Amino acid sequence: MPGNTWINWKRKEDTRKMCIRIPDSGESNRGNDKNIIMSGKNNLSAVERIKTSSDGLRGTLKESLQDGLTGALKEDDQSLIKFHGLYQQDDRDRREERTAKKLEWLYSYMIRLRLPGGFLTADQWIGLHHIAGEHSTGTIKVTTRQTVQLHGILKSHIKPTIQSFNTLHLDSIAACGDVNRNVTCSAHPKESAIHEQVFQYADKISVMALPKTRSYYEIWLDEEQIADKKEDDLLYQDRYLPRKFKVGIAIPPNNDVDVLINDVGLIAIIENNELKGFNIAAGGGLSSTHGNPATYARLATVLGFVDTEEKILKAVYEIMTIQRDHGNRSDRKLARLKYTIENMGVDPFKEELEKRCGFKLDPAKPYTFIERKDHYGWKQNHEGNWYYTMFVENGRILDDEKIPLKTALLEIAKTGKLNFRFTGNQNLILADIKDADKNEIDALLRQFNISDHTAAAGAIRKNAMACVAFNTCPLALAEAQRYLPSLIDKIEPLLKKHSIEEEEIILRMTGCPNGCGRSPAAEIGFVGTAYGQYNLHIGGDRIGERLNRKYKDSLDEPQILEELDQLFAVYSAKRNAGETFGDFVIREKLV
Ligand code: SRM
Ligand code: SF4
Repeated sequence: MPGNTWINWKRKEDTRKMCIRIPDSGESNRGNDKNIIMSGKNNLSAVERIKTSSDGLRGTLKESLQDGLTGALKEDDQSLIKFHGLYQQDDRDRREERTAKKLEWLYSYMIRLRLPGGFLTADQWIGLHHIAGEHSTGTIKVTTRQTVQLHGILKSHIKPTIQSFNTLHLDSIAACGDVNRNVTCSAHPKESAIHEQVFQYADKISVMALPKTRSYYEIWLDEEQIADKKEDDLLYQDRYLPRKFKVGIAIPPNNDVDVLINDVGLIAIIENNELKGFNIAAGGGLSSTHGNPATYARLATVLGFVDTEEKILKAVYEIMTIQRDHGNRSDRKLARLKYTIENMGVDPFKEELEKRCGFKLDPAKPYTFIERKDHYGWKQNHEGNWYYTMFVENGRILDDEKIPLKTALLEIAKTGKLNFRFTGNQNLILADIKDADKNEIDALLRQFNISDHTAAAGAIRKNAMACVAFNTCPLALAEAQRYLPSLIDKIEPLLKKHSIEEEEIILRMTGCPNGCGRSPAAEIGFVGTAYGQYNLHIGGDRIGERLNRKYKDSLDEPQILEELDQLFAVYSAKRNAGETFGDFVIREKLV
């Protein structure tokens, strides 16, 4: 990509050319190889041994933390710390320099909070702001699963960070690792009384699926270990799940959480303004591996409907036990529930679920998604309270040359007259603002230029997402959140040229095929293959019910812009009235 300073020629480690999978059609974009191996007891992956011999996720974390000679943890502890909500990382921008100086890589840690449904009080926000400043890079990252991450925490700062969060009644338990992760739920939970009711389920499921070990409290919060107390964990036992597990809850008609990409997706069924229960979908997941056709993205299959709270929780719980008992523990690339379901077959899976639950699922109830987006600006709810949804580009909260967002949010939080809610699209909602307080908050939004910034962002930018990628993600093959804004700067004139700049096309970018920014579920998806190169995927729908497919391999920036220019031209000329870009691509059989 000549002339682009964002390409760092030095990154030889990331310039590997990969071979690419070719997706087929349907609800998954899997390849043809369906020879998925079930877990073999004799062929367990290394992580399985680490889990079972970890003494309830304690491992040697305490010793690792005390070792001042290295910024890293012992190898096994690097896996275990994930279950406590942290990842060991290093600054990939500085690897070469450190290696040349014969120094250890610059290790630090990322912490991810457990925030079911993505909720913080104003006081918690103020605390988060200060913890970020004191212990991390300072940037608060809103994730695609409605929580926040802090990066760059040095080993000696992990414990103070967790202790500070604890004083705010916040934890990071099970935010990562082979357990149930942060449960997502449609944003604007107080839009109606039903939203509030549904939102409670995020918390209930999160609590139900917490590991029972007290190791988090012992290691980080100095709780005394009771030597002879056995921690029976009926759900996770000592082996936990074969892989990460995700639950999302959507309230139609908005699919803002991308419910079908989860291991378990609950779709709220509302009739006559009453919550009747949930359709349960299972087996979603977006990751694939370049060059491994046995891996693929898949949307969850709707299995049926359940009405009572007891049944809903039981069904989610038993889906987890099936995955625990039948998931692949040999090959972590094939260990997610989506492969377990494909391997068992949907009907046998459902039968097993009903057997374990002790009740049958009712036939799924009809529902309709019409959108998958955040509603920016001010909205009033049924109780008369106000909500302001602001655009946070790729979820990065910091003071930059465009806006002093972090400072602004601190000042807004200091009023104490609101709550904070994160959306599954990496944005932020200032929530629960009383009518009498709205003007005060609005004045702050104007003072710090937030309202103008949100209003001025174009349609494609507002609906875009990118994952973290460089410089902290160890798996990144290409840039994402640091690059996408400048790429959109160049895409916007193309949209304008073809008079489609008002189209709310969903465009997403990930630095590798793991799909953290949900690029396989976008109308236009970029998937990093090497530094400065992306596969271009097109044809996902706008509502999250159809995945995209690969259109072109490993494009650099000029090639991306050329391809999009041509696609936009034909879309602008030949689309039907109201037809979305993704639907047009499929109708015209462009992929
Ligand atoms: Fe993710 C791994 C960031 C949502 C699929 N993800 C990672 C790691 C932890 C890299 C690692 O394993 O060392 C990334 C840390 C980067 C960093 O420096 O912060 C990372 N994932 C993220 C976040 C922060 C992206 C973002 O910019 O918002 C999201 C945090 C969510 C959260 O709060 O819990 C994030 N990850 C997702 C999603 C989207 C979603 O769930 O809605 C997916 C695709 C859906 C799915 O799970 O299939 C996703 N992340 C993965 C995978 C592939 C899992 C698999 O099935 O193979 C990995 C790699 C792995 O687990 O081995 C991964
Ligand atoms: Fe890292 Fe890949 Fe996830 Fe992006 S999609 S955060 S590059 S693992």
